[in-house]
Amino acid sequence: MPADAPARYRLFSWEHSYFSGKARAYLRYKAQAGGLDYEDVLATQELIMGLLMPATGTGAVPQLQLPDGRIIQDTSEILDVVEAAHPDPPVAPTAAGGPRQRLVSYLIELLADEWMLVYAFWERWLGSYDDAEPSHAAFNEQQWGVIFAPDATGLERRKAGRAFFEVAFNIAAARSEPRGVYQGLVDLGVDANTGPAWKAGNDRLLAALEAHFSAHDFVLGGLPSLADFGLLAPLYAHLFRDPVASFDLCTRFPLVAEWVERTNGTNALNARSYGQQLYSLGEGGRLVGRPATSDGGAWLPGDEIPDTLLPILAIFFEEMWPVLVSSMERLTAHIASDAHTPGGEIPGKSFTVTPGFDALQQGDGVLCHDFTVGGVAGRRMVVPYQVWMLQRVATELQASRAAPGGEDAVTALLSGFPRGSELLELDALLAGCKLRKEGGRLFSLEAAG
Ligand SMILES: N[C@@H](CCC(=O)N[C@@H](CS)C(=O)NCC(=O)O)C(=O)O
Repeated sequence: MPADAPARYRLFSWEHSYFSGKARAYLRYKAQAGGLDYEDVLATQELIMGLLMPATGTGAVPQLQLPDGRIIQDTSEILDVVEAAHPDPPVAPTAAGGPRQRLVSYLIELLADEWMLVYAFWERWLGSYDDAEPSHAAFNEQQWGVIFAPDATGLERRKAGRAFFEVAFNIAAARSEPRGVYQGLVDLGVDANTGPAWKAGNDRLLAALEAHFSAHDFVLGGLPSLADFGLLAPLYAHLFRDPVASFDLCTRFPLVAEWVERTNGTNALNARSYGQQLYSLGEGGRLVGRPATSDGGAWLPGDEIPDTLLPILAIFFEEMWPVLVSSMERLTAHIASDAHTPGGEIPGKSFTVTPGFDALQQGDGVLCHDFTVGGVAGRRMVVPYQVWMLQRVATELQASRAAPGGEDAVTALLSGFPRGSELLELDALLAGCKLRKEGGRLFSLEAAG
């Protein structure tokens, strides 16, 4: 163990980062239940370049330093590693105890991580144009500035954020000459045609969540799960904190906004959260407590998937699944081609093309494909990281199907969605595009034999 290894976990993150919200809320939940101890560390540019990048090969946040000094990048891996070390309270039912609930948790994590990302990302950056109306450019400059000038005064921090936006994103001319995040939106399939369809898709999802949260406080009932922490990625930093999107969320979907506070575990007194008690007055004015959240403060019994979750799963199968199938096909073709050496690197980023892979992920590149969103056609990059996430789904799917009664329960659930039964063929779809993740980088598998 290095001499300066921390005695506890350290989460290196930004308050305004998509994936940081997921990891932080998860760790807060575990810590609040007494499961572990962690420190929130602002991931300044100095720490990213000097500590995180050398450790994992990526500056992406969040990253978690374990008590033994190792550093893990990627929220899914962070959750897996921490769950293995601190299983109580669990954040997903076991395959034996809740085969459908467990599978659904992983599917919603994938939807939230990698499909809702597009719209949340778009909201932030459309609202940050100089001429956006309304604009949250000043707020966004301020929240970014601290990474680059953590000790500076407020105005200097804001200037540092603005300077970064100019250099990295060409923000003053981003409509005509997109760079950085603005080019990333183009690469993810957002253009004048598809933009309104992405927004309509997001509204559909939020409406479905609003209906669900009118009956249950969390995705699986009265306690949070992996699905809630996953959903917090788009819903916290981008849709709840960024002011333009936040106005829309809080005014049109107040139950979702309330769930954000509840799942984040802060400022949630009225929202009622895990670990909280509501009190009545008993005999002699004595306070008599009860769990504050719905469903008796527990996940729904009997592996129940409430009807209000079905529209959310329908969005996964109607919108994201066709893109995932095409992504597996394109990646399989690339890995089998002469352009790739088995065991070689595969692009690993989610928000933008991975530097060095532009020719593959843009234009006519083999890792660029046609897709539709809300029936509108567009073109976007293949994100191989999604295939890596599907490998996790495949492992869980196998376990759920192998559980007593699991095969029938899972098959019946999936057959209720368009193309839902195709998920049962996931192993075959993944056969030619298996990936290995090392730190923040992805590689294909070495040739067998
Ligand atoms: N899939 C990863 C993604 C992490 C990620 O993309 N983080 C963003 C901020 S939310 C980032 O740091 N992007 C900059 C980069 O990739 O260098 C996770 O689950 O943690």
